[in-house]
Amino acid sequence: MENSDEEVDEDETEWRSSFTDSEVTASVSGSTFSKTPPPTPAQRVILHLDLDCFYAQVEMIRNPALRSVPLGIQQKYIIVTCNYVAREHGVTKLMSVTDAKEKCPQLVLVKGEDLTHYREMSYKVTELLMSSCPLVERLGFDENFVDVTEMVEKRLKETPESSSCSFKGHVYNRLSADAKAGDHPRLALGSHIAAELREAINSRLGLTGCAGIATSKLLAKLVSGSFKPNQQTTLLSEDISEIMSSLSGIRKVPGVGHQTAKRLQALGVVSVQDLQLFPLADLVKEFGASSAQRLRNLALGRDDTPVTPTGAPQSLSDEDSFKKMSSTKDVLQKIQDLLSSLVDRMHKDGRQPQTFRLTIRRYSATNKWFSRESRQCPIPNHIGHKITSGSGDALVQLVSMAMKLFHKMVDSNTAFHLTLINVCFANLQSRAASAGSKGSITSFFKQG
Ligand code: TTP
Ligand code: MG
Repeated sequence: MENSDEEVDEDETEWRSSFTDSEVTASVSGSTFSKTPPPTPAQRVILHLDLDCFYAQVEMIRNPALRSVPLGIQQKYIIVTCNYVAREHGVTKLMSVTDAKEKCPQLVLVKGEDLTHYREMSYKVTELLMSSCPLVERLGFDENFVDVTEMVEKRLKETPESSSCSFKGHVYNRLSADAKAGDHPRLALGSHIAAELREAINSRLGLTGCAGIATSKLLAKLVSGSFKPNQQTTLLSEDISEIMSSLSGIRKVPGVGHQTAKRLQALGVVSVQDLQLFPLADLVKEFGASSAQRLRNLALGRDDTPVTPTGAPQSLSDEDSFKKMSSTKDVLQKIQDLLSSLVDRMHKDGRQPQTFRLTIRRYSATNKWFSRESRQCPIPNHIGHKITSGSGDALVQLVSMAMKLFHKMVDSNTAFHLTLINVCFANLQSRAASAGSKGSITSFFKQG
């Protein structure tokens, strides 16, 4: 989802930093087995689950007639995703609507700018996974990491015969019948757990997806898309260097972002192999010791970062973008609409927001993507309380706060041209810190 900061809900962007900036730490999620030593990093079992053509699947659930037709989800002039029927006709993600229609004239388009249903389904998936295993980390809307190391250890202990089970699904770079599960009992069990979780997601929510099974987040993510859609793949440790060298460039390594890739390129580092072999001392000069080591490790397929349970988001926001908004009256109407649904979401969440933030984007022919401006202000306690208690007149007061912030940024006496408005509640505080209060993670997940 790298290309579409614009479309991604702000609450969902944190995964990028979680992958990109995390320091390499020796980390095994706390084991409760007191007698046996905790599993070593090489014995971890991490799953990466990625739903198939996510927005399209949600629309096909809402309208089953769409299942059998080529379907594209449109945001502005771009097909952000399409179902697999459309993919058979040559339509791809992020194709322009014009190109997609050329490839497949019978393509059915559904607008995908309102993220409400995708967000709701996204949290249902995370909640379902969390009901089997607490260590779930969200990555965008349709991906989750699950650390199933403890589940695997438990099965190994309770049913030792399970160590000789075969692999479920594919094994990267081998015919799975040839892969000796006995040599990799943990990964083999992980492949069974992955199949069970995919089955649960399918039977309870009607969604299909792919899974990768490996010893780290990096490797699980890399391997999960090997066979699509609705399939899963396990990566054995002896194939780590194979999968790393199969990548077409450093940008394909999760955790190497656009900026990092540019800086590496300036050093002449283009391929994963270049990064593996580049003198560490020179990398350190460019990136500093810890980032340099992290990059080197990523290139070698090494990643010890833990699966960090995501929990409820730190802010709730909603936004809309448009070609042109240039009257205060339209701004007021848009802010009212956005705030009305956001206040409803905030009420269901149960936490009390302390801060309100308004963001706008002005039209700019040259710098389309990075021209957001924000102003924020504290939310007085009595208004915050009205939001959490569901009192209707909170909306009126919030709209007036928002308009004050708007006038701080925009002089409405002169012409203006906005292309986006975002409203956001931040600094969310649980009213009662007690477990099971409305503001708990589970209540957040239940709101859908
Ligand atoms: P992806 O997981 O990249 O794609 P996908 O789930 O649609 O398809 P696949 O079967 O290949 O996994 O993205 C998840 C959703 O995010 C996707 O359904 C639409 C949305 N999205 C954007 O909004 N902007 C983007 O640039 C991309 C790539 C996706
Ligand atoms: Mg997906």
